Amino acid sequence: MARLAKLQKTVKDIGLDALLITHLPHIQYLIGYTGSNGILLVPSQGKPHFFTDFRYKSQVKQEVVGAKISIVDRDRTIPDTLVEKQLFADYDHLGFEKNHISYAMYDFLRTKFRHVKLDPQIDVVEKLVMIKSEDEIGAIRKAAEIGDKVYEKVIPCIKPGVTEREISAEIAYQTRLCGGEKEAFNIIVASGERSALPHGAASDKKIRKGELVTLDFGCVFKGFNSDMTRTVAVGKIPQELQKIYEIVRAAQQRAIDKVQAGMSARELDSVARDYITLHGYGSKFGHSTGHGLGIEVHELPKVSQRGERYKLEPNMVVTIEPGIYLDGVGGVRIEDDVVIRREGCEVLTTSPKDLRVL
Ligand SMILES: [Mn+2]
Repeated sequence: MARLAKLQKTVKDIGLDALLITHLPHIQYLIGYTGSNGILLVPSQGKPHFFTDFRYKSQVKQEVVGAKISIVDRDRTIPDTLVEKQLFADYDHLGFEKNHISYAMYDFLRTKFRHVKLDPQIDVVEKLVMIKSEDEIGAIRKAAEIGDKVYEKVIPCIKPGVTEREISAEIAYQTRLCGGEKEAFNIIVASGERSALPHGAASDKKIRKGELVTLDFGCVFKGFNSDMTRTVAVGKIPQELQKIYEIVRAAQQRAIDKVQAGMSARELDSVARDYITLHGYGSKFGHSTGHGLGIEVHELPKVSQRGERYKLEPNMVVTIEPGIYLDGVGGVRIEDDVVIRREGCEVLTTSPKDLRVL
């Protein structure tokens, strides 16, 4: 209830009669629903109202807490039901999640509820989920532990002749065996030249001697995600790759050593970025240093040069993942998940980071 109560207070503070939640991860966070269809109407006061279809009729009874439930008829859509129930009859001012609504749904609201002022909202629930409770951190800690276990199990499979896809299959298999509910996202296994692709989804390419292999994966535990990256060497690698490995390793460690509450997300990005730039590879680090992590893999705050408006606060969980990518040659990224604490941070992912030569 605490989550819903906080949101209702915010809805009231903004001056809305209600906020329509259309983003499923937010619905799960607020009332526990894990299905694939539904919307949640959260009034500034009174009981929230959740709508879904017949497929989830039994499931909602087990999952949903804190909301009234309506199952729409087989021949009706959720929007039809909103009209029939005249749900917005008393509302003047309805907020909706601007970044998470289909045009069709928006158009429907606009034409069917002409008397209601529709007010696009950005980052309302996002700001709520950004600060984690110790229970929520516990779930991410466990997801990170599973990731560490999976990594150790997968290491023996990384050898010449094995394909990236085979390694990603092993990661997925071990994730489930080690207690993960599912993979957090499409697993990245990028070897050789492909390791210069920051988001190189596993392909049919075979691992060869002398290559770097970047593994970026995570799992879900109790609805919370982990996200880690390690880069390993298969046999002896060229000197420049060794060099960029050590630079990324040091940049990542510096960011972990310096991070603490009160610093801005932008300052944290600068710690890693300035170090890489100082060593001549600033232009080869083309993504942000990290991102918030929780019910979604990418949450607020963005740890980037555009992240200046976010101050790091205690109980935020962010990733720290600098990288260097040399087109046609190879790349390195190292990523940990950390909890921001009043002083310093707690590192949740504990797999070793010194260059591992397989
Ligand atoms: Mn990440």
